Amino acid sequence: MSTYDLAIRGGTLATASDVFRADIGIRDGKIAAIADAVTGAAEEVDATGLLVLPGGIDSHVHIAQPSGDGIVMADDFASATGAAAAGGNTLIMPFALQARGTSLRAAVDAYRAQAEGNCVIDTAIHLIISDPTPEVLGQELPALIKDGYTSFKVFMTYDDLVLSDRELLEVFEVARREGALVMVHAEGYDSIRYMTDRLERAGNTAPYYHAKSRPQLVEREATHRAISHGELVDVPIMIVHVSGREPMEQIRWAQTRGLNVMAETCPQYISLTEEDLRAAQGDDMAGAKYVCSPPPRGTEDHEAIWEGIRTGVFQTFSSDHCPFRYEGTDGKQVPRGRSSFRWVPNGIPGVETRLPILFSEGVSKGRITLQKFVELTATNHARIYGLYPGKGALAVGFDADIALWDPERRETIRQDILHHGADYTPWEGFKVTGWPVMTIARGAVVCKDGTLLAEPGQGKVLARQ
Ligand code: DUC
Ligand code: ZN
Ligand code: ZN
Repeated sequence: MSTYDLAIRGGTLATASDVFRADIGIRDGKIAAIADAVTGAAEEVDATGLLVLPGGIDSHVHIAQPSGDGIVMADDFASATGAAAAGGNTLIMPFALQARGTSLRAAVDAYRAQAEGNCVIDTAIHLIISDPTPEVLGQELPALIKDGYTSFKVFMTYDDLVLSDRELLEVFEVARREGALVMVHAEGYDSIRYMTDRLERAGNTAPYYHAKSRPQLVEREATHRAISHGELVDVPIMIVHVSGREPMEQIRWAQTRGLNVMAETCPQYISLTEEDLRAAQGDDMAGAKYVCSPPPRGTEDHEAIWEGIRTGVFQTFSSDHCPFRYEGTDGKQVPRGRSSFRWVPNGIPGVETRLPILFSEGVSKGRITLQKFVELTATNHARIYGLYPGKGALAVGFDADIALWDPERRETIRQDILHHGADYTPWEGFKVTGWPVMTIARGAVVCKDGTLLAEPGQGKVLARQ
């Protein structure tokens, strides 16, 4: 009988703190040895010339989420987890959404049932709270937190999701009492409504004006307000999808004052700009492919985000994957008949391209170290969201969730090499150096050279601490 089921030999390992040469021995889905030489395995992977990293954890993805008005998300659990695996990830964290007037518990149970048996890699579910009734705050939420749903997103905008300041404070209070983490979508509802109405009255209705309807100050104001609410209640918060200098500086200000404010940013805020929302030749709606919120900003904001990454303002780098199809009547182009950016579903697909974009723009271009890459894409997600130890690092006893990277490989991101359910990528033609060539989840090879090898059901739906 072999000592190990699988050995990864000859590679260079990277963790959030170190880069070193070692072999890995895997047994029963877990890392059983890290040593100069691991022998006696039933199977071996030759990782010579490759980097061996913890599998990516994407703690912010939207999949199979009800989107209203006949709009349908382009990914279900099978396709989203497959795309994630192809992009070097071994765990994703989507959201169970409570629709107004409905039970949070029922939403979670239904969402979990969709996930069970359909995932290629592990998932852990966050909540979205849109209706913090006394029943939700007093019973449902505390019980769900005890069951391992220990983080939830709240929105400061969107008609059907926005919470009032009082409601935000009440939700923060439950998080403090029960030891959960609140993720805040920080954009100011009334300012966006005002800007949207003003732009429409002036006839500025093309997708490009989506960016103009939610300028950075709208995000800055809401970020500051969320920080203040967190301080008032004395609870840690995570500001998600920070898009540029102004909100970044609010967070840095809070952190400098010793407040427990964490922050996340995403590929779109280091690589896309509001100019991408403009019409293409012959296609007035092309900008809809880039409509997400907050919107991409300018290149000077990319530099501000890098500054925040380098100086530790940001703890996590997630995709905010929120996939809609461009063609057809159920996604980005539904609004053709409705004639304003207001109706374009917000969100872009990115779960498969998050890691190559950060690797290439960050590590390959010398902006961040490999250790920082691991911290931002795996380790911190596990630590912050209650999955550590066990996930997010290369260590004996941890799940064998591993991605092998070819740091020299040059690729051009194109829709036809991706696995997601969307029919386009906002990064079509984007050139990267560094590519994930094999993904191993719980010791099983789930993707090799772009070919998915796992069966839906191999991934588990995890409860958290
Ligand atoms: N904005 C969100 O708030 N969620 C998903 C995607 C997006 O663009
Ligand atoms: Zn959001
Ligand atoms: Zn989101």
